[in-house]
Amino acid sequence: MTEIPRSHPRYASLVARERVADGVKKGLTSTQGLIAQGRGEAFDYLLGERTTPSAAEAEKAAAAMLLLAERPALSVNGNVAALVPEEMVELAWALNVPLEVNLFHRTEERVGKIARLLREQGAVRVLGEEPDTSVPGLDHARALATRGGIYDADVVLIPLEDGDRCEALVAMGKKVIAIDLNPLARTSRKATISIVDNIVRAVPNLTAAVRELSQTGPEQLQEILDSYDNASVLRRSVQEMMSHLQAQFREE
Ligand code: PTJ
Repeated sequence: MTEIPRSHPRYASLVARERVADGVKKGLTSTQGLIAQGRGEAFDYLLGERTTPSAAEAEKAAAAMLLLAERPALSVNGNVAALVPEEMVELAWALNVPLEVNLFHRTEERVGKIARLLREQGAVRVLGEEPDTSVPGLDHARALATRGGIYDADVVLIPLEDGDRCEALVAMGKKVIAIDLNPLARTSRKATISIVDNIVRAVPNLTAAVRELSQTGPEQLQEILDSYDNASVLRRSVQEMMSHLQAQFREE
């Protein structure tokens, strides 16, 4: 990977870009994943490359939802595997839940490489290599699912996902937590909880929130969810982008 000097003002963003490029070279990430990362970067730039107050609220609510869930599952694609493999495994450990590899541009080779990487990082339950069912209403490879994983889950975390599968999972009666820097994406608009934050910040924040709330009783967790309003969080994320941009012009 290209050496990025720590002093570079956009160090984190450049490192993430290198990781996705490296993911493509290693056969973990699709070439389309580079384009997706570019789109994410643009939205992150508008946000000011920080976890905004609305994203922090969504992350706390997501942690409460995952802790209250009976059978949660975490979905992993090629971009997620390139950017946060260790962090996803840590989240899976904190919740004691399975990770399931699910790819839009599916090849068995890439599924196998991602599953291996997650196991190397310490994951115990990695699904997706032998899907035994499919999500109704989807006619592409992303429909493939595993019983005991995403198919039976009541809450699913879907980072960097396309809108179709998000909608199809919601149609199955599942609660869906999305991580997507684009608040206008269909995924963000259809998810139960939409985390508008970069996955490299969102997953560690989520794990920290899970740990922080792990001793909290179910009634209090439910209170966090009852007071959560996803439409308002999405509106605020757009406002946060606009105020960040306006602040840039005021500084000049
Ligand atoms: O590995 P595969 O085959 O499953 O393919 C994965 C990609 C991401 C290529 C595929 O799901 C895809 O094409 O996704 P989209 O439709 O481009 O959507 C990805 C969404 O993730 C976009 O709305 C981006 O803004 C957002 N995004 C990209 N990078 C990040 C991000 N959100 C959070 N953190 C990021 N680093």
